[in-house]
Amino acid sequence: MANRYKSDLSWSDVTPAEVFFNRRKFMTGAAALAAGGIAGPAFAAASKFSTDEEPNKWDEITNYNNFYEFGTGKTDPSEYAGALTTSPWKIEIEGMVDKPGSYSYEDIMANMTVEERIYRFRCVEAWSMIIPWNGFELADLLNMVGVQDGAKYVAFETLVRPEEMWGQKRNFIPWPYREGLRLDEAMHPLTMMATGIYGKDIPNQNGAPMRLVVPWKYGFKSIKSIVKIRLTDEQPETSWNMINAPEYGFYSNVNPDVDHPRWSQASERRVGGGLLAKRIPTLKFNGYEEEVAGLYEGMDLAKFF
Ligand SMILES: Nc1nc2c(c(=O)[nH]1)N[C@H]1C(S)=C(S)[C@@H](COP(=O)(O)O)O[C@H]1N2
Ligand SMILES: [Mo]
Repeated sequence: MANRYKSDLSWSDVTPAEVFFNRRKFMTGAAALAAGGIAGPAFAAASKFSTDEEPNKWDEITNYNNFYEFGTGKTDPSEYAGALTTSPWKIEIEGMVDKPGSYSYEDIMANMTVEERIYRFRCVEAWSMIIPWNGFELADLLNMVGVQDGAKYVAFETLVRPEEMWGQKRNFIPWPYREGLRLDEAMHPLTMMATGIYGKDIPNQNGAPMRLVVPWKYGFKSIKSIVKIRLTDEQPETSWNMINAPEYGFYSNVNPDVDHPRWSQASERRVGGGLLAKRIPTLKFNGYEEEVAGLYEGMDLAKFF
């Protein structure tokens, strides 16, 4: 499957998979210097924000999903999301912006720079993966439409199309799936809109054609298949918070010190390690503390969970 919008930064065009997977060893080894000429473009593409942990396999990333529009089982999205029509695709951008309107996927991509970001991804259910996303910084899209003074939050919505998303025939979530960020969180360089994984178009089950990725927050903040973005001065309603506010806060920053009311958040299970693999400690802000702690200075993280 070809990338719809090829980036000159995509590793897959220039780097054999073995080099990609062994990058850390490769770079620290003596061979790194000698082979640097060959692998140079991929190294240049490696974002300073990328982790050097080994990414999960494509099959793990695309067959163990949460996308309740297609059912609540982990393999439901890979089984049923093929029914979703993702082209043509439009995103309504509205509210406190200079250039509100209905933007097609193509309108947006023509103005964005796609790069690769290898991020940790931590679900509130305490499983995690390492995912090599392709996408652009959300800030670039917000700057494209011009955020007006006074805007404080960004609200997002997934599409409603029960004909194609059978899970929407049940109302345990008040559709559309909704999420939101504070404007400074949305503008943070770590926050991205993902359009690919491993250099391929993002599969439907992972949120095609465009989904949010906020790597220091629990996975449910990373809303999939977005059709609406609204700039507002009021904290928007978010789906999991609407369903169960005591368990799912608006912030939902990954925090090993603040347990979910029904389970510990101190550790996590890395998908692909096997069910008997040792759990690994969960990192504050999912390991992005240095980059994002400043956003929450002076805030009580147990209160604003
Ligand atoms: N529209 C929508 N977005 C969603 C969800 C969902 O059910 N619907 N699930 C969330 C949850 S709980 C997680 S953990 C991640 C999972 O992303 P992945 O399947 O790409 O790993 O998507 C998030 N985004
Ligand atoms: Mo999740």
